[in-house]
Amino acid sequence: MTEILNSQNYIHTRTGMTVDAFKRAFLDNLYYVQGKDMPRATPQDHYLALAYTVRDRLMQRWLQTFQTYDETDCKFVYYLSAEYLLGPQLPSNLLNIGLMDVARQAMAELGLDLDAVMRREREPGLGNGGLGRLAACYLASMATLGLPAIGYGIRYEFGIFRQMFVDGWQVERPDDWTASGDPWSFPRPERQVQVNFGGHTEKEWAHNGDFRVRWRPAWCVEAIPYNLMVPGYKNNTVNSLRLWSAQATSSFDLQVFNTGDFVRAVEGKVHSENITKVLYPDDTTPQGKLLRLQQQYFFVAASLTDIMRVFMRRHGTNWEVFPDKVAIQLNDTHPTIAIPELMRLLVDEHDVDWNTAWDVTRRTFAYTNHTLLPEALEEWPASLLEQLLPRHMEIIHEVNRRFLDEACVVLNDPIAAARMSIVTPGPAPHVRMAYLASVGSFSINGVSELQSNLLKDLVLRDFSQLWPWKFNNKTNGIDPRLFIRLANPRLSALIYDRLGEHWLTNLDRLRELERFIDDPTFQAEWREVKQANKRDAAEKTREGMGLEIDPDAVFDVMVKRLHEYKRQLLKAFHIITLYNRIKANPKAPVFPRVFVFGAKAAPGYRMAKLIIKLLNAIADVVNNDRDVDGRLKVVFVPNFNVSTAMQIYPAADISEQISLAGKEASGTGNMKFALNGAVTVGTLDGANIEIRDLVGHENFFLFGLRTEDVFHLLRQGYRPAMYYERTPELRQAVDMIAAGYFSRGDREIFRPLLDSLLNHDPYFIMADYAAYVEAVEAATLAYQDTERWTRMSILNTARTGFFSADRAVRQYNEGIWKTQPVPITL
Ligand code: 26Q
Repeated sequence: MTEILNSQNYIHTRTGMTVDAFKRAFLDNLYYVQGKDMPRATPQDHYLALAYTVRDRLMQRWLQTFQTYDETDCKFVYYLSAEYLLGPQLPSNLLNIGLMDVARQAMAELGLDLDAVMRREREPGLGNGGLGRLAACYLASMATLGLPAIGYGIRYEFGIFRQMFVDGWQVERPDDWTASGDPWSFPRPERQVQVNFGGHTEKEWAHNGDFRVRWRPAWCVEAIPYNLMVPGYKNNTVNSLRLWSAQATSSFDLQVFNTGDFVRAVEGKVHSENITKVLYPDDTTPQGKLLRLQQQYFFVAASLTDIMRVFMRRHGTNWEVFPDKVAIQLNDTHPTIAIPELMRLLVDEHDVDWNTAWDVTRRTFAYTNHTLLPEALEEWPASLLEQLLPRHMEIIHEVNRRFLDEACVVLNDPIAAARMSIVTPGPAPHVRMAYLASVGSFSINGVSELQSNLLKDLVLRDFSQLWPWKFNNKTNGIDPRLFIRLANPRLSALIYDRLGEHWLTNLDRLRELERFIDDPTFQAEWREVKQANKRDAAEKTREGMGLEIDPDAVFDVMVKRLHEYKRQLLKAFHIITLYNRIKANPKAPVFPRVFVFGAKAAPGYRMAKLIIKLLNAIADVVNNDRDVDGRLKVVFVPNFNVSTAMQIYPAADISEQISLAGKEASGTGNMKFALNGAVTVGTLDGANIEIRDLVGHENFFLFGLRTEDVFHLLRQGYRPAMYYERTPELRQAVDMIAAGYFSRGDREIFRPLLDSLLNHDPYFIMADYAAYVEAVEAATLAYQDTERWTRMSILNTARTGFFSADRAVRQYNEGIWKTQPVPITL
């Protein structure tokens, strides 16, 4: 065996790191895995052969990582998230293992273009937006810091839908991301776990006279784990992301089979495999959908079984040390059913007494909250929970009863205690998952300074008075390897040239760029990087959309999910205003601008889809008006995802972060823009506040109501129509939409939008309009002062190293998880 392993060919084909070895390995994989030779290989074959070649080279590190963790008996972080918006695996894996140049050269020698091969990859879009992407960035940073960590989630067969526009309307297509193969997943059917549902509970007396509860489930599903590699950046660590896929068991319906109703039983099989079929594309108003709850319990139950199996291998049933070996981070409330599930496992299955089990549970879980929007806080009807998870509902009632007793005594305020009930009162009780998560965790964190404060003082105020020590902030961060090094190779090369090697894993070092701020050569190179990125983007826009855009125009970019609170509409009013100024005086000098949008709307969110239609309609009019003469261009990039994001951020001059103050928990796109040298036009919301403080107030275009202004306006009675009456340019824009100017005379289609705006305007677009127009105009004017703008751009990059996910993860570890890095040596 060792002879085979050591023989030249074997080692070279699976692990060799030279160009020759890599080439040979690629051809070998193409031939023996894909069953193709070069003349017959399709581009998809090239992609797969390259993927296999890269994963072969990660394998030894992956196995070594787990062996080392095993040997050191270290504490593990388990990150539980219903979403991972991974993005392309091939470029990240190539970069992290240090083979990017080798692969490029090897492909070139075989007559292939590495970038073209990489573009074949269908990214696993197993998330909606910020929260899912954050989970992916954090896994990457945990591996880079050498932390023993495992991500757990769901292997959706269909990820976030693919977006197309038909006549300007969003149309969704299924995202069949595994259709042409998934080379990055390692299914582990031998590690499958059974997950139970439904049925009822029974009380029984154990032999020793103890009373205990048994859950008699009605049906079950097998959870099959699929492991993905999560390499750290050039440090030999390769952690795992374990995604669960549902598979029907031969005996899934525990009752029907016994009654002999075979066909109905097979219907059940179809149903159980549906559990991981599709990602819910709604991140605004989570409806209490049964299937969504099934997804949540499915992945949580499977993950906890897995976690306990590993724990018991070493520590048996010594549960008191569980929290010393296990930290479980809940990515929002989506995995919160893990709290009653751990209680159930300990109390019902392992005979631990309630108080001990509760103490273990509370010392294990930590909860991250990602939203302040009341409509986005998860609540499940108790009736639904009772039906799907009867034992869990009993445990939740018991947790609640004991908690309310405690709160009543400690706070000495029965009214406050009643407000904190996990289960809402009334005829149709609901379970508030944020309350359950808060009661069952030792740490509760928000994702920006502002949101953490609002969480403490508003949303979870009673809880923060009871347990002030639980509350903390962990401002979000982003993976710099993905969003700087891979997305922006030109900028990275310039930074390497001036700073040397170490900035990418120590992003605060970007500060050293300030030393070159007055250097005209550096300034010119900095500008040229941005210009080249903009030329690339213009090229892509021509190829992809048939639209000509001017790389010398200012690129003013807003990319993020479509939500009313994010206020894409405000941007629309600004564009209409500029258009009207040109129409009023076509000869007046106007600096050329390109407005870039990218946004998916939840398929059932009618207002959001109407806003997409409006933006496309405005684009149609503006882009084709002779008076405008190309000076304004509106580009709505379809299907915004990680791959398109990586092309857009590096080409942006202006970053639009214009949510209503108090609504955006943090934002992470804002960080990606700033690090790529874009200057922000933004409100005092989420992490914008921290960006502004870091880059300097003079390098940030601030506008709009502050959180406290919003509260004030609400108290005194907000009248949006007043702004319409008093602001002529705003009135003109509204009237044009109403008159059908952008809809070929159709006065009906945008009516719901304008009605809402004039009568309610829940996101204060009318109130912020004038200040917003002024702010973007100031930014655009500043852009025309090349010298000034270059400085602002450099300072945005140089001063935002704080937003590295490495920093964020380090803070999670120091403040919450308290694990030790484990270096991996080969
Ligand atoms: C819940 C239940 C049922 C169906 C769907 C959901 C659901 C799914 C996704 C609810 C919310 C989400 C996603 C939320 C999200 O992306 N929040 C964003 O998180 C980012 C990372 O912290 C922040 O930067 C953003 O400000 C926040 O909006």
